[in-house]
Amino acid sequence: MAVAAFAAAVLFAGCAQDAPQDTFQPKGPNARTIDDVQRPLFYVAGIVGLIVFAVIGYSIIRFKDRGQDMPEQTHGKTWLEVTLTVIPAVILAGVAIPTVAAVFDLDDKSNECVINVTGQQWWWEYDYSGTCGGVEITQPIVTSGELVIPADTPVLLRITSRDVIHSYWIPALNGKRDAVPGRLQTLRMEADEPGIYTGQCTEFCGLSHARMRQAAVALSTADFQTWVTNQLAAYVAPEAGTLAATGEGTFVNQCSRCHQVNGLVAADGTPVLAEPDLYVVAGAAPNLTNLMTRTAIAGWTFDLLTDACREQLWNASPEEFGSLYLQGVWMNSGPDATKPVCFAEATLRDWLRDPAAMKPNYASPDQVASTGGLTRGMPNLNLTEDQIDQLIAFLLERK
Ligand code: HEC
Ligand SMILES: [Cu+2]
Repeated sequence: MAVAAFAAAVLFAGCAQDAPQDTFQPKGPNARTIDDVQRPLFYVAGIVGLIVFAVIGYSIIRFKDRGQDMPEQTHGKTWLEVTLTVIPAVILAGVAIPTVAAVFDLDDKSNECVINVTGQQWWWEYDYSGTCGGVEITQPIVTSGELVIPADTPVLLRITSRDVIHSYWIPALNGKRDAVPGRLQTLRMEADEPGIYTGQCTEFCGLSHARMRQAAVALSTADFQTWVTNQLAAYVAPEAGTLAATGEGTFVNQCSRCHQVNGLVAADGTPVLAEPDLYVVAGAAPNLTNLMTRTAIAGWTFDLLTDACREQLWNASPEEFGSLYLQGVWMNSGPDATKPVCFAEATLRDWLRDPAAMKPNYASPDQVASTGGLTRGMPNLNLTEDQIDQLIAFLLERK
């Protein structure tokens, strides 16, 4: 009884309306193409399965060993062999036609936007250039975790990896595509409406594979334009004498060897450029220029939004979604607020205090030596609480 209840719970859990990664709830044309194949297939396979189970059940009961004589042994019944070959062949041909058609359909590379997607342990990087859904991107935008796209626009992702094989998957928008080092593979993304669509890396990629998640955020063209303009806005240095200004110095000392903040300049006026290839196995670390425009960090696993604000954003209608998303941690704060109401500050503090405690980098400390001093993921920098205060103040202005 308990087993049956458990099996039913597992079976029906997949049918819940609020399951954001349910492959049977497509939210865009590519995922719908897949759904249109998998549904009829599921029914056909289900009916064939039921017939097979029924025949097996009948045979088990009807021909059970009751001490009767061996039945007469026969072979070579031509009409039966032909029938049992032809029926599956017809079914498989019937399945093959829509499947092959869908594969060709999904391989269509026509698009109005190209975005480069790079996987590494254990987060995704996106880089944008050119024109996207009619919006001009005049300088490269580099971001992480959250793929922001214009809604109702065919987008082509060019996917690769910097270290091991990962796999990019947003179930509501399309199937999976492996991210393979040294190869470039494409995947189309298109969302019908503004909203947030979640996914995760689906190729085991090391210790923190389970904490390598991602989301696609679709915005109306006007909101997407606002997002792009904001990402490209010039760097604004913190006001002199503030905690954030001290934080800028701390950031240059502690963080900018791995993390780029575009426009940041050193005391002598030279640009501060990150060199993550000297410190990290994958040779990359997330660009933090507009950190506060994301809703989650570190492989999109830890929320920058408080639970209540996250609920509010996720439940927003397509019409109100964009304006909430663009406010990010400043949602509900009002125009004059000095502190963002929706900021889950503890998450970012915990991350800076000890990232490896939230996202394990090594199974054992002596493995660090095996990568020649380069780290996987973000190492613990043993920051003081004062330094963390300064950094939070500085990072809050990266919006
Ligand atoms: C040795 C290189 C290195 C240094 C130094 C470093 N980080 Fe990181 N950081 C990383 C890597 C790699 C990641 C991605 C980790 C992951 O998601 O698994 C990361 C992730 C982050 C994230 C999450 C960003 C996102 O979009 O997901 C934040 C925020 C962050 N670091 C802040 C800092 C701050 C602030 C400092 C300075 C105190 C700092 N880091 C120093 C390598 C570094
Ligand atoms: Cu991965």
